[in-house]
Amino acid sequence: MAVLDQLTSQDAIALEDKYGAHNYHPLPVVLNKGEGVYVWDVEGKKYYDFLSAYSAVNQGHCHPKIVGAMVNQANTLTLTSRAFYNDMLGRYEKFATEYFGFDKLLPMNTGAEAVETAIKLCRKWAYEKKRINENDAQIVVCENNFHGRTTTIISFSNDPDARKNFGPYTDGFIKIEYDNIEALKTVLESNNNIAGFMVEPIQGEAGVYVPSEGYLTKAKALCEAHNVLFIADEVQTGIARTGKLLAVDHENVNPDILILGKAISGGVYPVSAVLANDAIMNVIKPGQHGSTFGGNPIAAAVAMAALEVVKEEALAQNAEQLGILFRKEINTYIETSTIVSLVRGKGLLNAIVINDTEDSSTAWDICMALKENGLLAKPTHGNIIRFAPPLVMNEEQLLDCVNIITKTLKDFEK
Ligand code: IF1
Repeated sequence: MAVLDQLTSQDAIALEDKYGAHNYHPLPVVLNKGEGVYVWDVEGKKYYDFLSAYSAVNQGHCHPKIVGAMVNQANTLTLTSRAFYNDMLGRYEKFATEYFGFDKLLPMNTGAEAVETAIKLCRKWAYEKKRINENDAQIVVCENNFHGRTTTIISFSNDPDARKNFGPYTDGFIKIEYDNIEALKTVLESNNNIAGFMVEPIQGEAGVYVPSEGYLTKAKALCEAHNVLFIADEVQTGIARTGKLLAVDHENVNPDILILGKAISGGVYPVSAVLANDAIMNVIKPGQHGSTFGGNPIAAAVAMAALEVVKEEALAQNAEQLGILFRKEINTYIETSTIVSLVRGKGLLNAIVINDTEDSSTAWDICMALKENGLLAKPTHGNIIRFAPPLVMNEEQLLDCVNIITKTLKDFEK
């Protein structure tokens, strides 16, 4: 069979099983087309995408403006490396720093690379500005975090699947309970070697845990009081996903270091970025950090288009309004449900908790049934199902999805 012949779903799954590493357990659906809030499988079945590639496709699949920017630049100049200048990077850096309100941007490609960059930047600032003794810097992180899958990042994960047999691990991280401001206060008061506090404004992979109102404000204030950098990982919560441009905007908190990825490119191309002001970013000198593709002309063109779409189409406002409607409708269902105990989230980053044991297959079975009913979603940990549609969804489509979800859940009622 020539590999490019029309594949059945079964063929495609078999190819991946035989020739691909088994580092994922995907839902058994094989997609070959995406447009806006919809995706299609190779048999032509249409689905609502309720995962948005883990919030990378906030602007909708194959957004014409973003794809157009990519195609245009791809036909002009794709990559120069940073050995030379190009006419796109400076324009993008100016655009994005003004867009988010920082002095400088360090361009990378994946979210994990941006997280690693933020860690290196924070440590270097600690040694050269805060005068912590070299190699003594500690960065505070939260239990149940997800910041990516590099060896350093999984070193401070407490997810056994993410960590086991990947040691030896990187030192220099202290874990505290998420949404526990006293825990942060205690560690900052008892340790003079703290360089930074890195946090997800909403813990996505852990199961869409929204912290208490004021947590981010208090955490930033504590960091300021102790000369510790507040690092916001907005790879998943950023770019309008939670109903504001950034999740920290719900509390008007300005991070010292901002980490972006995923939807900064609309899911069209790997783009990530670290933003900070000069007092922090200028500790990085030539030759001290970089990447072959970081800040390439296509990434620059795509990111500018993707960020323009967010404002032109008022995606944050739409996410805010549709999120309120979604949680209202699901809460109405929950009043008479035996299978769903709660819905939580902000904007269009939401999750439902299934009333079953952690190790049950109920959440998975529900996602398989949702697939049959034309909606794609996937469980996070155990019995939690994340719902994160593209932010270009309209009210009619959202209510149609609510009907699919509640109809499907009713089939699992005990
Ligand atoms: C997978 C979910 C997981 C992230 C935050 C950094 C990164 C991510 C807050 C790294 C990436 C992705 C990775 C992907 C599934 C998805 C994910 F939370 F979004 F659902 F795993 F937790 N910071 N999240 O969420 O960005 O290097 O992937 O570009 O690894 O399975 P990346």
